[in-house]
Amino acid sequence: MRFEHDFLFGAASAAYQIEGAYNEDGKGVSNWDVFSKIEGKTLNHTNGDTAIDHYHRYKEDVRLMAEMGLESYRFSIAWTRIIPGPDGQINEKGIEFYENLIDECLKYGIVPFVTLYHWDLPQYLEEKGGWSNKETIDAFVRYAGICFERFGKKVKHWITFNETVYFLRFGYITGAHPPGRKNDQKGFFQALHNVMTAHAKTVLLYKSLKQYGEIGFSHGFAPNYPASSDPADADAARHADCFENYLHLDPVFRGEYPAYCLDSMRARGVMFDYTDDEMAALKEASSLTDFLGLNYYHPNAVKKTSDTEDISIDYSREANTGQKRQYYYDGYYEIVKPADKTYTKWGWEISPESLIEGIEKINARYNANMKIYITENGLGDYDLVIDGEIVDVPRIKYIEKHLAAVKKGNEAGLNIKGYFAWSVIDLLSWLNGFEKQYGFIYVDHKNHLERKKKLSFYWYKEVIRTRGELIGGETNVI
Ligand code: BGP
Repeated sequence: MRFEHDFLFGAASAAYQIEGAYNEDGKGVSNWDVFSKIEGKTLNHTNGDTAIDHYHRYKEDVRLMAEMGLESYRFSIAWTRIIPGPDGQINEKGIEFYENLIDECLKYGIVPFVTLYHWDLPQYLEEKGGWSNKETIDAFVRYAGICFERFGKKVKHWITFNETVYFLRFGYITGAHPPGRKNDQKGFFQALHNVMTAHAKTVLLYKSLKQYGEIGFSHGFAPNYPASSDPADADAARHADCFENYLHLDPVFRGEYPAYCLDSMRARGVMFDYTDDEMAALKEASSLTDFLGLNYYHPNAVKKTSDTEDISIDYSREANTGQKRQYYYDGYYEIVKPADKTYTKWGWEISPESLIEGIEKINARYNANMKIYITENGLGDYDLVIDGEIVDVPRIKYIEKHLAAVKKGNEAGLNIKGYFAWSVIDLLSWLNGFEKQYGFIYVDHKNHLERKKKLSFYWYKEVIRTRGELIGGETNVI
């Protein structure tokens, strides 16, 4: 069986991780431009100043995507290229770059799938409190409106935010992302509500413009399951799902927050401030958000902590990248690594089935057959190079298994409309530098960032050409 004709085979990237040219053509300074230079925050002082120089090489990169047969390219816009500074002036050079990129995609029939916010906030806003300051809501909606106005004729698929769950927890709780605050729970929940309000107001604005495209939200989706049959672990999994999944999805699809989380925030004195107008926007937008994007890499096995346990929260980079076992920041549970599971080299459990089970749980909660795009999924690896060829068989196997699960899910009635592999090309990992690779295209950092096709490039090309006919079957594509 083939995938349906309207299923998009895609791949993804994000501006900070790929573009470089961090101070060219009028671009303003982002929070990541500043944060990545702080000693100890990133692996081996890596940063996005040059990244993989996509800003200058986008034509070559898009040509390679076209050669692979890619149907859709998910990329993000750097807010700081569009509105560089506090005076709010629009930077025409920044607009021009994205116009060119969009046109280059369309030239080959590649559908642009655009993320408005993939974590690089203008630094001037960060300095005024970033997402914990309500002024950022209006600033974002204005920026989004400019993008709709300038690119909306050609871009018909929009994602407001990428993974609130990670950039906010890392930003306000573990300190691994900007603004680098540790255990600022009040700031965290306030920032979360402000981002959700910005999402809602952006959806309402988009719908009012009648551009006849779709707009959704990408969630960093790690379904939680109990590490044992102990009911305490089942309780831990429920708690984890509430705070890590439903707290981020209920506001988007129900226009409200889970009562369980609100009660807990109030009990801890960390409840956020909100207005009736904001809650009304959330409600109104909840029925207008067109799709759910899921970034799926792994599930989490969780174990309830006992009262006698000494819970010290690990703020190291490794704990934040999932390499180590870790306690949740409120001490309620621990993420463990059962010995009978398989893991990536970075300790992420490989489980395509959990994606489908997770989607079924989401559908049950929202009482809908949600329109879903897998907006990220892929394998971070140290790729094997033999005689100059990048033989990334584990990546092929990983993606093949996940595509097979998606296919099976759709055959059973799910409504998954596309799959975006992370990532289209090797790029900068926020906390893992250039060592953790995900791409179909290799970038040679020792040789002027030269691009080279990996084995997975040819494999994905064949998958797309045959619309996944062999995926999930007995015969391998390679
Ligand atoms: C997601 C982000 C991506 C990307 C990916 C892989 O959370 O949206 O931007 O970084 O994870 O993460 P990592 O590079 O840490 O392996």
